[in-house]
Parts: sequence; structure tokens; C-alpha cells
Amino acid sequence: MNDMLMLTHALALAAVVAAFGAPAHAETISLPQGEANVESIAKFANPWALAFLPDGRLLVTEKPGNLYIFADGKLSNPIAGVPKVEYKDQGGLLDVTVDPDFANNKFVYLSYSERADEQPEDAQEENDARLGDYQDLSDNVLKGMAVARGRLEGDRLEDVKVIWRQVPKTIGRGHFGARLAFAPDGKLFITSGDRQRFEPAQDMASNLGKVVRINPDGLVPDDNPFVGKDGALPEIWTLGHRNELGAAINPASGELWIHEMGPKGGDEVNIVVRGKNYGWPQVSEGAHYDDQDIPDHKTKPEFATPAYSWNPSISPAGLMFYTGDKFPAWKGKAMLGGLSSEALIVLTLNGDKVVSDDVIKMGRRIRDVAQAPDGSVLLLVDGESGGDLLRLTPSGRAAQR
Ligand SMILES: [Ca+2]
Repeated sequence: MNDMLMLTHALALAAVVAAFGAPAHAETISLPQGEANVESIAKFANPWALAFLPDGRLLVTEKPGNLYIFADGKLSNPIAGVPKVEYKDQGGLLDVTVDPDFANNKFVYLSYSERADEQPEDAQEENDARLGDYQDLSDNVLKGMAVARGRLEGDRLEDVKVIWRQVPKTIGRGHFGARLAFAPDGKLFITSGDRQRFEPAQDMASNLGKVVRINPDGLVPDDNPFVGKDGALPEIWTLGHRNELGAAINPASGELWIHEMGPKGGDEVNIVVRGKNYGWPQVSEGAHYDDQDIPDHKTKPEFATPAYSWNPSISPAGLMFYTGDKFPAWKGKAMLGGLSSEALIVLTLNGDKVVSDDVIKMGRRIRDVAQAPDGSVLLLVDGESGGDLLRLTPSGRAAQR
């Protein structure tokens, strides 16, 4: 398509979107059971996360630092009051979640990478062969992931306050983690990646490579497992994680489920149990990028074994449990996006066991997944351009099931 045709097509599509809130054409994909229509309902630049407000409006983050509200087929202007983010490589504005009591308190929570106030002179990344090409030796900005909350008042966030920070801050491009999930008891779980530093995941004086549990105001609950332990940060809930880009409460059990990116192979699904050690970097089902072996979980019984793992990697991102009626075959299953696998991955569960996975090829890097109030499934496509918000609805065949 030449540029003029492309522009004409884009304008025509924009006109249709403006008029009807949905584009004119949808493609159909085959599912293990039936088919789904896939429509692009909005476009973003480097989007990262989706979260529904209780009234059905959708919050969407873009890594460069934008938060939007999408409702009735229309995108808001960027919401004002978002904290300043350090946007580079895997960092930027990351997850968004909504307070369980949003109807009364209007609190919205954001995770993002934050530049340190004081920058070291001559900071320089050192080559770590275990990371292969997945490092940026030119990076010299000291930063860490932080979580802030603010009240959503119209088109702005008010009273924005940082409630938690990664320590220590470090230079380096990736592994912020940064997924947020509220437990049924109102505590906030934060996944904190290892920042590509490996060893801090086992260091209790660091909150890198952990799952953290705090009260929504940032205070640490008294019943956290390491409260009062010498040398341990009290917000730590579990340790030994690598880069957890998906977190959701399983509604059947009330337990937190996460997934984490493995190194070369060995992506994991983990059921998060208070105080447990998930083994990184001592054990993994994968290998380092320089092909250095890492012992498997089963060789060291002191570490929790993943509920499921993938080798080769699928690069999991975003996680939800489907509870809707639109896709009966998906009810009670876990759904996640795949980046390198360019797929929607659906996990069939039997209690705490993952029985099998369906890898549904989308041909796009999927960064996040969400269930719309009407039971349709939303997928957020990763990327600078073509960051579509896709809506999946059953086609005739699936709807008859
Ligand atoms: Ca593990």
C-alpha cells in the first residue's frame, strides 16, 4: 500500500471508529473450540497495561508516561498528574490497577521506573556474560521501579504519593517486574524484578527479585512473613523471582498467581505462597544466555517448583483468570499474553494444577490481557507503532457452544 492509500485507509478507519466506536473490519481466528472475531478498537504507542474502573471505563498505560481512559470507543487526553517516569528500554510507565474500594476513594495505583534524584558520576554497566545480548552497556542512569497512588478526579490524578520503591536503585535496562494485584483481603501485591542483577533475588536486604505485600497506603502489614527478622526487609512476601510480568488472584482459591520470564528457556508460572523461596538464580528450568547451565528446581527441594514452565520461552506478559460467559470454553481458565511467542496462551487448570496450555497464535506481541465487563477479551499489542487494543468476541460458531 502506498502512503496516500495508507493515509486514506487510516482516515476512513478513524471516521468509522469515531462514528461507531469500532472499526469496520474484523478478522477471525481459530480457537481450540470455535472461532473468535478480532477487532482493533484503539491504537497506542508502546502500551503496557490495562485496568477496568468499576463503571466499565478502561485505563491504559503507555510506557513513555501516558495514562488514558478509554470509554465508548473514545480515548481521553492523557491524564494529568502522572509521576515523571524514566522511559528507556523496559522502563517507563508500567502497570495500573484500581483500588477495590475505588467507588468511595477513587484511588488508582501506578508502577513505573523512577530516576534517582542523585546520579553517580561515571556510572558504567559491566558486561555480564549470563545476560548475553540482553544488556545495554551504554546505560548509565540510576533508577528503580516505584509504585504511586493518586485519586482519579476527572481527567487528573490528585494527591499523588509514592507508596513503595525498589531498593537499591541500579543502572540497567530491564527486569523491573512491576505488576500490581490486590488480594481479597485488600493488601497490595507488587512483583519486583531482579533488575538483571541475579543475586539480589536471594538477598533479604534488597527487595529486588521478590513479591512484595503492603497495605494500600504503603505501610507494611504486621503479618508479613519476615517482619522482625534481622536484616530482612519487612515488605518481602516471597523471594527468588526473576522478572514477573504477570500477576492475578485466582478467584477459585483467592491465591496470587504470577508468571516470570525465565532466562534462555524456563518461563514459569508460580502459585505464590507466603514466605516461600522460588529459587532464582540458584535454580531454573532454563539456561543462561551464554548457555551456562542452571540446575533445575527438582535438584534443590528447598525451592518451590513452578506450577508450569515453558522451554523454549514464550515470554509471558499479563495474566488474568477468565470468569465471563461470552467464551464458555475459557471459563475458569488462566489467560496470558506472549511477547516472543506472539500468542494468547490459555491455561487449563485443575485446582492448583496446570493441566495443559493452548498457544493461540496472534502474530503480534501481546503485552497485557483483560476481561471486559461484557465478557469479551481484550489484548494489548506491544510496540512503538501498531500497539493495538484488540477485542475478541465469539464468532457465530463459538457463540453456539
Ligand atoms: Ca523458580
